[in-house]
Amino acid sequence: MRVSDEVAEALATGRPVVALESTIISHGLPQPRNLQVALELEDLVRQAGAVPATVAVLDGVPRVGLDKDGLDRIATEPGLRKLGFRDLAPAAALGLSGATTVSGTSFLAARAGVRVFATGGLGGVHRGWTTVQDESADIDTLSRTRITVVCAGVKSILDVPATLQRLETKQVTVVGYRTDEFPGFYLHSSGEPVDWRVETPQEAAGIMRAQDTLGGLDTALIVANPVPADLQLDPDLHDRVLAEGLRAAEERGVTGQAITPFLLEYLVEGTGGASLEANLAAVRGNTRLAGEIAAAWAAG
Ligand code: PSU
Ligand code: MN
Repeated sequence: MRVSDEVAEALATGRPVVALESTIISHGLPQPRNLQVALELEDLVRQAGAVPATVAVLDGVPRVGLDKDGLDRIATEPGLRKLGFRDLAPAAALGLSGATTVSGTSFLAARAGVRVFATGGLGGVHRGWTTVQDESADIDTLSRTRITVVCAGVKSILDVPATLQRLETKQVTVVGYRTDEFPGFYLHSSGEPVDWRVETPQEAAGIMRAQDTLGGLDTALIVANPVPADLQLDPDLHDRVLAEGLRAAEERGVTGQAITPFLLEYLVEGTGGASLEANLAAVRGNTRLAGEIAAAWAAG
């Protein structure tokens, strides 16, 4: 694993660092907007006084902290793989390049000593789980990785209540940021309740310290930060286009790793780009908050 000089120095001197994932760039957002977003997210982390560490695997080397050239490759290289934790060893051994999901990113970031991570929406239990047992590896990784993930909940293309149940079973702590309702990714709220609520980055950092003091399982902390209501996707449009997308995926036999990128892209098309704006608003908010939590953590 190669940790960039800037990230290594920040970690060694106790400065705040925020990990960013690369699958959202390679598979979650359309080109050429994705490269702009990758750069913008790094900038937002810096504005919050933290050092960005985008995570990916390049030519078989897991990287924590990418330079401009690395970000460029993630955004533009054709045929880039999508790497969860289980894919890291084959990619490394075979010298391949790939973008890391929440699962792959959490693992590598935690190994490097990065404690805070920002993304859009987590993976989880897919709709139709009773016929196709598709549950994102994000959940299992977060149940055994000591990292704080700031996200706008789980992707609304999923079975949200089932995903929340799985997070409960797997002992993953979930707190709402200034909300009692679990966010709905593109939507301000999923309509599901969340048991814990924090009001400040300091409170989130306090929970992280309590996790360490208590010991026990190395589980994650999910800080669920809703997209602002005025920037959310219109809920009716969301429901209509998502229903269409789910039907299209079934008709075309899209399954496995391809289903999430397929549905996200379908929503972008079907909403005339409105879902992209809501997704970006969510990721931006999460990235800013992650910077603040990392700063509060580093200060403690
Ligand atoms: N958040 C976004 N867009 C994305 C993702 C998250 O706003 O594309 C990615 C993350 O990398 C997450 C992955 O880990 O989607 C989930 O994929 P799957 O359902 O195949 O596990
Ligand atoms: Mn899956």
